[in-house]
Amino acid sequence: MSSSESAVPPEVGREPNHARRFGLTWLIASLIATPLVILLLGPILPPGNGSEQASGQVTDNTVLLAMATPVLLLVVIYLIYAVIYFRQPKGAALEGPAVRGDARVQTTWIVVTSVLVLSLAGYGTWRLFEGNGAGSGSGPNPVATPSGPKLPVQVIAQQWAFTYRYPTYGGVETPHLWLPNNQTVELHVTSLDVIHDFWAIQLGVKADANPQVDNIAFVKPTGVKTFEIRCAELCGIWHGEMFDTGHVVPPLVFSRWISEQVTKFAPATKNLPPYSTTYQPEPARRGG
Ligand SMILES: [Cu+2]
Repeated sequence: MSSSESAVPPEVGREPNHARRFGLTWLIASLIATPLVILLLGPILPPGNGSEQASGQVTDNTVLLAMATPVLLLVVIYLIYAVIYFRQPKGAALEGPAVRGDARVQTTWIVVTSVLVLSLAGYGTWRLFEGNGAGSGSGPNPVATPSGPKLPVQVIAQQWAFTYRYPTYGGVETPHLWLPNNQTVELHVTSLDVIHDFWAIQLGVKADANPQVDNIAFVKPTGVKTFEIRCAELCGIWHGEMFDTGHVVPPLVFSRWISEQVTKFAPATKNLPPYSTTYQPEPARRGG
């Protein structure tokens, strides 16, 4: 049996100032990593710059990531620091005194987390009312709407395809989505059967398609391009087949295309129910 002093680790009594050392490490890491994240990751964040709304989402994602970076570093660096410096010394059976609470740490924790969360809530609210409207589904009465003229386009989800009605063009219903570039579009998303979700990925648009609900989302495409459309809500056996390619085209091309659709689908348009923001589900139409 060894003598009693062997139970006392030699380090006791000359502990470094852990708070200062850890705090400095975290501060330097944050000052280096945060600008790198903004400059290197920001530009490649989804959903890209396909529309004003998509670009806005990239900006917001960058802000979130920049604010999350110091928080992530705090957790990771503390974990590593603790593993290195707060290990039980070899051969020692002693632990430090139990920590019951620390008013300074607790107050800092509550204040910092509250400031982070509340400032992000404020930022989100300010961004929502900045004037572009949201690319996400905002229900039948969105609190924030873009000013100026808007082209209404209805997105009708059904097992297992999206169709599109253009109420300002005689209510014609088309199997594909074409949009004019640089024009604000008011999407009215609804469903004829089960719950779907309209996701126009590169345009930053995602809106639930619920039967009997007129879910409005806004998009102003910025650039001629094609974009992916997917259903983002498991909606039955052929859910995975529910995708298409959409087109953003110059306004003149759009005018020509929509005139062609009006002519081509005139016989079908005659038999459609009148344009409405929602439709009665008709399960019998598709055999259940
Ligand atoms: Cu679906």
